[in-house]
Amino acid sequence: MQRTEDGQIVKLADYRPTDFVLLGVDMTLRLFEGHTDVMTVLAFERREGVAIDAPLGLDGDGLILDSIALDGEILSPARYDATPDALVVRELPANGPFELRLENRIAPEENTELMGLYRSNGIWCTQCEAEGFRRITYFPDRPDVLAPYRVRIEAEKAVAPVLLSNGNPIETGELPEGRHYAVWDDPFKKPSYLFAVVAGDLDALHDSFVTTSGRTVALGVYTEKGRAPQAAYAMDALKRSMAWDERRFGREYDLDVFNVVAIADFNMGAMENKGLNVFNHKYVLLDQDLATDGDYAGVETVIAHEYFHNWTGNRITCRDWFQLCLKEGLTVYRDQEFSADERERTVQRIASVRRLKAHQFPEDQGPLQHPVRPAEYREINNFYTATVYDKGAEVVRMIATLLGETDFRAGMDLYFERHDGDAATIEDFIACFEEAGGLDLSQFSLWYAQAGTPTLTVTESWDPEQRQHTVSLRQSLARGAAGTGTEPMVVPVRFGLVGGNGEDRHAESEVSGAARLKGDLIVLSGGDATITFTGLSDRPYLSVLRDFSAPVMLDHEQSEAERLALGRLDPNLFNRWRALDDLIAEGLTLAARRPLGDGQPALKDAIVDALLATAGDDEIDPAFRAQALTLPAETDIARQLRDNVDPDRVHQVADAARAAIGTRGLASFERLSAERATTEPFSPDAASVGRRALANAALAYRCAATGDPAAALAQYQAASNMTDRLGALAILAHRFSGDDASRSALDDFYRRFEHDDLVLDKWFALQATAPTHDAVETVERLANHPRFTMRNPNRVRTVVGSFAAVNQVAFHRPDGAGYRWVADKLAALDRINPQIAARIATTFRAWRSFEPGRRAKLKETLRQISEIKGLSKDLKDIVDRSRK
Ligand code: 0A1
Ligand code: ZN
Repeated sequence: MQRTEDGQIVKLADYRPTDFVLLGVDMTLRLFEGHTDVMTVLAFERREGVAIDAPLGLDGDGLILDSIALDGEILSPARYDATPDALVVRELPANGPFELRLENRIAPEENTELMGLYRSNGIWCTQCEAEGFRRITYFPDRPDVLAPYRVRIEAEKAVAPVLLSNGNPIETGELPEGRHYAVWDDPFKKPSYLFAVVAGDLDALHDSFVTTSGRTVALGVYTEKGRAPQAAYAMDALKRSMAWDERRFGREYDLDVFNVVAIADFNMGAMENKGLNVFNHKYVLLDQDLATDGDYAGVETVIAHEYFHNWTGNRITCRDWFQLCLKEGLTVYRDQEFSADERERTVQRIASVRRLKAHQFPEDQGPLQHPVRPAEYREINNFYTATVYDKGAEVVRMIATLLGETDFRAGMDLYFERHDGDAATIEDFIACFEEAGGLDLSQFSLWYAQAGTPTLTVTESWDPEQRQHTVSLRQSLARGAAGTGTEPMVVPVRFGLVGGNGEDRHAESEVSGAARLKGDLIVLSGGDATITFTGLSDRPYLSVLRDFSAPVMLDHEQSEAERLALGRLDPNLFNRWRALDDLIAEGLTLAARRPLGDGQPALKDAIVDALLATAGDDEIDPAFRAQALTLPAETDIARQLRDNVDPDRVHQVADAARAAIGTRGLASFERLSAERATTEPFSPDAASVGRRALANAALAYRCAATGDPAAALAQYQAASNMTDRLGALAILAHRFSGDDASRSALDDFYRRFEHDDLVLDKWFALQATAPTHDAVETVERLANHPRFTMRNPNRVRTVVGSFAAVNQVAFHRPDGAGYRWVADKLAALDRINPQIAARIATTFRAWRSFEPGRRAKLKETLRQISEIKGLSKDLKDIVDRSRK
């Protein structure tokens, strides 16, 4: 079904509750080859005070109503209007409950959008967030309509021996003609977006978990035939998540069963349906020989995220879609804390901040900007963004920072206690922390309403006579595309005064202006403030915004020498990383502004030496050293350049820096890439992961220095795990793209792993992201490869998506061929899966920041996309907003 209408703007200010209260849902789905018959019985009651003649309006999306009955009587057509998008019923009982019985037929086999009920490799499955349920049945499809559900599924037993839905299984039985049925009962009231059904010939891994109060929960991870053993790590991660949520937040699981299903065709990462999480199989399946360390981390995080939604999202859900960050920001915060506790906190924080800067900052500084809680939308699917998720998590993190551990936990406890069973708002959430912490968070709440990344400017001055250090802070926020306010917000700035011995100094302090000091926290609440530290013996190094305590751009005038010192001494490890990372980012940004071939090195020797000292220091955690060696993303450099960006130039500069670092540290990189024990048995624990990350980073620098693929080829051939094999292959495919060594390794990889779609995705992705101009021809070839299909979102994302989002050199090829190719694919994809098309199209949003040639071509391509006949609402929304 293609929806071509422009769509209404939905506004937060227009929210009002429904006229009718839904009391219960009883559904039967009869699955057949080619069609599914849906029968839905809805019990309603008119809400108190609602006019007697108020009609009942239900949502639909592409539905055809077959029959409708009210309290057992077939309704006359005069009593209702049914269109594909809506069902309106009139003259309903004035008081007391009534029952509507609806029947319709749908075709999951033809559902290529993967919203509602669809089939993936023969398996029936559903995706209902945000508005997929209305593609299954007419329904008040909004998150503030909560009800208990009873679901009966019928199917041919040989085709679908497994029949799953939300809640607890209460009945199964045989039917004539080789069919059977199962009935599921979900006693917890839920909104329709958490509904799920799965049916098919699935294998499963079973286990159990005993909760703190001693209840045994049956756990199942369902996979396609033969792949259940690959779900072992997901099961382990699930049990660890369940235990962690009890320990850290006092949250116990509630139903008797918890099931996870791995599906090959899925629009997003996974979905938290009550008691029946449905996953993109990429985030469940791991074969020890076929998965990288990154794959393991991905499975762990997504399993945890979806499980944590059981309390933050399901038991307490969102009143409306404007409150999306209420569940997503909070749940990302929770999964980040889980990873920090399970792995290494600083390394996890670095990774989260890197992601925030790579995805959220550009979104917040471009035409698709929106506040963490948007005030309006045309297409809600386009608001599952880095801003809602990652900045949303940063806002929760700031609340935790402001309140401190004990009060934050008390606020969470209050939230769970007070709002269990509710469809809540951000105001409800905030009120709990105001009460628990005894503070007023009204100004803080501007973080939810004002879009854009604030700049925090820090200046310092040392007075040797008075032995005092003065620190001035100023915040500013520019008005961007969202047009929201620019008032000063509450910015928690964690800091330390570091002495030459690498210890934090204690000092007397005095605050003037809009800030207060609370331990190691400066809480800036107005435009500016000054803090004077007295009684210091000598000038300290100011370490500021420790752990990235607020999602701001830091403009801290600090000498190179001071930053190098902090890079060595700062007891806050996150800031030790950032001191160097900022120096490198600034060096690369400045170099990218200079004309090509000016003879100056991209990075000064002192900076390279500091990086090499960290990289070569065996006393430091290898994972941290690997993070230090990871240069800022080229897109991040481009964002910092702001305008007239030439992606070729940015790439040349980054590449020159890699070669310079590699050459200066060659001996060390040879040691680090060679000494790792390739013979040690594979283990996905954090320490082993760190060692592999460091060795692979070292190998990349080594090859950058020598220009010789031999070391990478040797590692590729000798690798005993996928992380090492893929690490080497990435170097061959990117640095030596087109060389014999690269070609033969890619061919070898294809032959070895073509049987596994998830590994094959890596083969596609590596080639699509090779930073050379001829990658445009490569992706054209890949899109014609027999294993390419527009029907599988993972495959599309690895070829078209990663080309457009990651391959800055080829996508932005000066002749515009990259833009044309992506636009072409989007036109075709939009007819199949508009949600994925819209997401990929966001890569055009930064058009204004490029040099005039590319800018004009990007602008023209956006115009061409906007003129595609029958453009979906999803894609049109992104294109229209990007062009503004
Ligand atoms: N709630 C899920 C993400 C999700 C959102 C939308 C979807 O379809 C449009 C699917 C999944 C999560 O946060 O994991
Ligand atoms: Zn989520």
